[in-house]
Amino acid sequence: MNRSPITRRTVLQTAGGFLVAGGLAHASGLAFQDAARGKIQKDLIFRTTEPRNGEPELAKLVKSWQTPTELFYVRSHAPNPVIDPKQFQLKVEGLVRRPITLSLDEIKQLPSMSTTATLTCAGNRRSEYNGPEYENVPKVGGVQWEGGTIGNATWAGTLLAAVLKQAEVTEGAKHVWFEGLDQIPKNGAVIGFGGSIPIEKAMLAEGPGAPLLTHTMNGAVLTPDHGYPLRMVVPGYIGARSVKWLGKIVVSDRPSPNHYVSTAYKIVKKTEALDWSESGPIYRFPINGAICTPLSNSNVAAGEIDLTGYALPSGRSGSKIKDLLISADDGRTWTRGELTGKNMDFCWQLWKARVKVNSNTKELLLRATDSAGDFMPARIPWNAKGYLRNSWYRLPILPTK
Ligand SMILES: Nc1nc2c(c(=O)[nH]1)N[C@H]1C(S)=C(S)[C@@H](COP(=O)(O)O)O[C@H]1N2
Ligand SMILES: [Mo]
Repeated sequence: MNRSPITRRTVLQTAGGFLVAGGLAHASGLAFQDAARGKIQKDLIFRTTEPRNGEPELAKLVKSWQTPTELFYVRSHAPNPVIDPKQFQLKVEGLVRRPITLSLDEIKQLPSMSTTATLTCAGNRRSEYNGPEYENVPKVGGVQWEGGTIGNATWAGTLLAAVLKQAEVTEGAKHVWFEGLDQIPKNGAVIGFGGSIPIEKAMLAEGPGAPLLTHTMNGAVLTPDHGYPLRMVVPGYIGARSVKWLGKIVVSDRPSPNHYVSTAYKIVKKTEALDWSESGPIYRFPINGAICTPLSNSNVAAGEIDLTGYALPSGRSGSKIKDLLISADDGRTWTRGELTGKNMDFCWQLWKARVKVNSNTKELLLRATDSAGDFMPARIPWNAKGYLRNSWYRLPILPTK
């Protein structure tokens, strides 16, 4: 390793550009930079490495109900910010009687909780929007995710409701904004990644749906890729609302004006002002599912074959997967799969199934229903940003005689 002294300027550039106040370290050495950046999760398939965007191979993903951190997808819009935990300060402001600034230790002393919840990116399965199904639509840009931007982890942290209680939310509060300490170049400016959730969700003080200021993932300190030292986890909502590297909370009468709430993460046909204004932010994730083994385009012997995968109930309290169905004849007949692993609120459900294929079978189909009355539809309309792909999962296979 090169241990020659480096200039302050070089250090700052390695970190991704700029320094801001409020907990970002005034970096002083390469080792510190490397630690903040964190080790790359070698078991992921990286769609981009600057910033890091990686998902696991599906067969690896469904080996366990609780996703090991090494196999947990990483979705970041900018390089990991360099945050010194000793200098770290969380600001809480807006429609509160007592604006507060909290250190990590102070946050950890507030009422806390541990919960297992599934996080999934709104862009999960995005690459399927560029399949042959749609005509006369532009290519959907963005990270070309397959079905691996989903993971089920155990999170421990402080209840958001406890922090809000300390700040004393005032009347008229309707939304809570989160701001990340990362620095994302956007339209000539540099912004932190922002999220926003309705006040009713923010105030949940118990149960598996309560949002957490999370410092621990699967029993270990958060890794830099997953938001060290502090991130939001909002069970039931798209991953984008679980802001990493949390630096500020604002209580407001409206959703956050941050780009990632006001403009991105909406279902639109065109990326134009009118379309953004006409469409609201996505909060809950919809029901979804995927066949994970065999992998797509695998050779399989004609006859009975075994399948495994995941299914995610819609992100409502109490919603559970009800039917898990597989078809080998393009939806004419369906075989019921068996739910395996644990069955918990706001968590995915693993499953296995055995179906008969013949030498002409080209595709296997998956659909699921949940106890809230939601189902994966046969087809869904195209949208310009490629979000919420949850139509029947189609797995191409290559049977041998
Ligand atoms: N500060 C910040 N928070 C963020 C993001 C980001 O780029 N910056 N990405 C969001 C998105 S789109 C998702 S899906 C989740 C991914 O969390 P993970 O990388 O821990 O899997 O983090 C969310 N929180
Ligand atoms: Mo995401």
